[in-house]
Amino acid sequence: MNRRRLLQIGSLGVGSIAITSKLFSSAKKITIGKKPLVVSTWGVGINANKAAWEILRKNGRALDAVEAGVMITEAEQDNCCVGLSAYPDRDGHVTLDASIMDEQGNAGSVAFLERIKHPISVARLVMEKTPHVMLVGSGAQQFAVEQGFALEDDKLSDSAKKAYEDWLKTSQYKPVMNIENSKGQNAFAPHRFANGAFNHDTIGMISLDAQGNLSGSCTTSGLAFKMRGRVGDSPIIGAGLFVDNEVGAAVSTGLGEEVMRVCGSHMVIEAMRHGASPEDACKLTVEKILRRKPSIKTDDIQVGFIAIDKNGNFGGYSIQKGFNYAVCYADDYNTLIDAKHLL
Ligand code: SD4
Repeated sequence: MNRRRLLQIGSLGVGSIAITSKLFSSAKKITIGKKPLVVSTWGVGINANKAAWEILRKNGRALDAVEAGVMITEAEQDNCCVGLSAYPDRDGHVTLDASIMDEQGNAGSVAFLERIKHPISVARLVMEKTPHVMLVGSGAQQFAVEQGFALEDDKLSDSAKKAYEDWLKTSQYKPVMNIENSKGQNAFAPHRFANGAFNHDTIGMISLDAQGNLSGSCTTSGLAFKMRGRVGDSPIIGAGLFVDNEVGAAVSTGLGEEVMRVCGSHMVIEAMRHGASPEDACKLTVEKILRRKPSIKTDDIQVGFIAIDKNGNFGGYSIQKGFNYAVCYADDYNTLIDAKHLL
């Protein structure tokens, strides 16, 4: 599919993609990528990929890989944005969101979950042990405890406590762009490790296993210092994560409100279904976000997507510079790639 046609699709939106699909199917060309494959967001994805790869290299299931992979990030002791060490909401409590999808289109998610170390595993049990897709708040916590998860202390990590106390000095509530390019106080405040590296945001992970099956996961503490009760895109199936075993898998990071407003990950999958490559599908979706709200340019808002297709091709795209993703498809290939960006 040529670039002009992709832009035409992008300007039409998802509904119109379906209408125009027949026009483009003849242009669809199949390129063979990598299998097994795991791709995840940000630099934290490198370590998470390692755990996922241990499963994939033994011909394990993509679903097991994407759960085990992001559990590494959830357990980190000094992570601003994932798991119980992350930055709290504006009332000083860490609240977590997570989602998971398997190759059969089954989905599970939790939102506004407190005091549970591995929300991704609770999301998986929502998928596998309940007739529901999503549990939230105290109900999600009650379910987790019933399933044997420990109720951890409601206590901030040292780095989160310090960041929260700093934030309380101004209590500025302004979700702006994440990571390296941030200037001053930032709702996506990055945390710098002693070695100088920045810790990054939400981890989203998508994988294709040796059997050709796809799965995905996403886990986050959401926006730092968010309003109490705020839930982002990460646990919303179709927004933060979507998997269709006939097509591909996609996951997002960045300002969830903008992702939710366009059902971002679902849009990425539908664009791929109608012939777009993973990278082009991610690009079309960030273009859609920007078209809907051009002020994002000056607001410094970041959104990024990563996607893989059924054939093991992968790609990513973001609004702003600074988004990267980790790609692993061999014992000796686990590499961070800078995403192309619109602005
Ligand atoms: C949210 N999308 O809660 C998440 C946050 C995130 O990179 O991904 N940050 O809106």
